[in-house]
Amino acid sequence: MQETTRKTRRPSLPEGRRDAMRKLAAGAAGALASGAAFRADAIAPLAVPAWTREPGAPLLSPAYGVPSSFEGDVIRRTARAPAMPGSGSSMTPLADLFGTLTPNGLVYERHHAGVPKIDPDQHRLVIHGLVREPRIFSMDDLVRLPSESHVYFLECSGNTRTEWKGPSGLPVQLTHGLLSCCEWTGVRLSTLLDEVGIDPSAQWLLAEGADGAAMTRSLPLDRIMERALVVYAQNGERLRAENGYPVRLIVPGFEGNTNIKWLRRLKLVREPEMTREETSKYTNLLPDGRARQFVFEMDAKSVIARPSAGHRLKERGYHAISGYAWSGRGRIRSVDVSTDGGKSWRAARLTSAVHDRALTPFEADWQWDGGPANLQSRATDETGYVQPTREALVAARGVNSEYHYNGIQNWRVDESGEVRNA
Ligand SMILES: Nc1nc2c(c(=O)[nH]1)N[C@H]1C(S)=C(S)[C@@H](COP(=O)(O)O)O[C@H]1N2
Ligand SMILES: [Mo]
Repeated sequence: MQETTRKTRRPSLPEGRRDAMRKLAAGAAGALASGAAFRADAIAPLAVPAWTREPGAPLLSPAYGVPSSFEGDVIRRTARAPAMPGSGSSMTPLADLFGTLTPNGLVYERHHAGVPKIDPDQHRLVIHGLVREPRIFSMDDLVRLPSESHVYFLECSGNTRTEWKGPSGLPVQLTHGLLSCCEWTGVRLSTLLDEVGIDPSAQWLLAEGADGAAMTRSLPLDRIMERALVVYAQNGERLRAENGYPVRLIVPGFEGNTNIKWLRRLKLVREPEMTREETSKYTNLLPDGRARQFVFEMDAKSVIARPSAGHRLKERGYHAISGYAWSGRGRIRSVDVSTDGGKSWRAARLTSAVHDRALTPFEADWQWDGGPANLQSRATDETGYVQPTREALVAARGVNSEYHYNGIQNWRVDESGEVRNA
């Protein structure tokens, strides 16, 4: 695992932050470790390394770019071996990412029957049921229609299920990594439905995938019409095979499962179809034996990614605490950070443009005094909903649910600087 120690090289900071840092540095016992580097006379000329003395690798090596060979640890990982070949999930390395977007090669994967190899020229999407004129769309038909691009997170409803019964000890990639955020490009669902003309009696939409699982979910039309997209591109290029190539449904803010990949069929119906994925699976069992069904929106949630479990603070003094907040109900309004296990809170900075239903990176300044600390973050969304503590969540829902865990996450720092999920 990487360490979060600050290097002596320091990025230039915006004025506001520089002031904040100066105040912090002045007030704290241990000033910034690299303060001495400001003395010009102490700086020796830099050595000229081998890579500065000769030309580098030629163009097109490789023709489709890949990350630096020094970044080989930044990969998707699985928490456990899949039950069947092709099923299972891989998780996004949140502690090694920056900003809002997840690079395509690191978007988490959840497959119920593997990744189908679909020829886009042969693929078809049918829209039928309660419509004036059923239609079959080829990929060319879809790409010719008016398009839009939007940044939305995608979170599996099983994300962070490891923490229902208490701290799991796992690192953030394996607790919160069923989470990604992409700019999605495609056609509005409403544009497609205008093409076929829907009957007013249609209240729900059944979406079906072309994979071996033929995943099917029923969706309430009035709640998805405004935002749902039928997309063929993510982060500027065609969908990756594992994320639904050549076409998938994006239902912003809804649990990952409803975002049907490899989309082949949309059927307009009066009532939900009660498929396997909304009866036996993807329901949430309460302590009294009743189950919550059709829990679609992902509740507001946040997590600190740096520092987090598996990291080690090498020096006292300044450390930025950074992470992500998101809500299935709209924009993030604010994020609070605590370093004393939730006794006191202060506001974090939101460090990117705040998009509707997107990952919103946050950051807070922290001077580590070398003592034990408990780092936590708490998101509030634009509806005023505040991310609950684990205790409050368990009091309301019990521990029978597998899905929709959004409790406040604690990372414990001990005197050695070791960070743990405890
Ligand atoms: N056709 C189909 N769609 C699917 C799935 C699947 O297995 N088959 N998995 C679902 C689940 S459970 C999730 S969390 C998301 C994962 O999307 P991703 O793999 O692009 O991250 O896709 C959903 N759509
Ligand atoms: Mo999922």
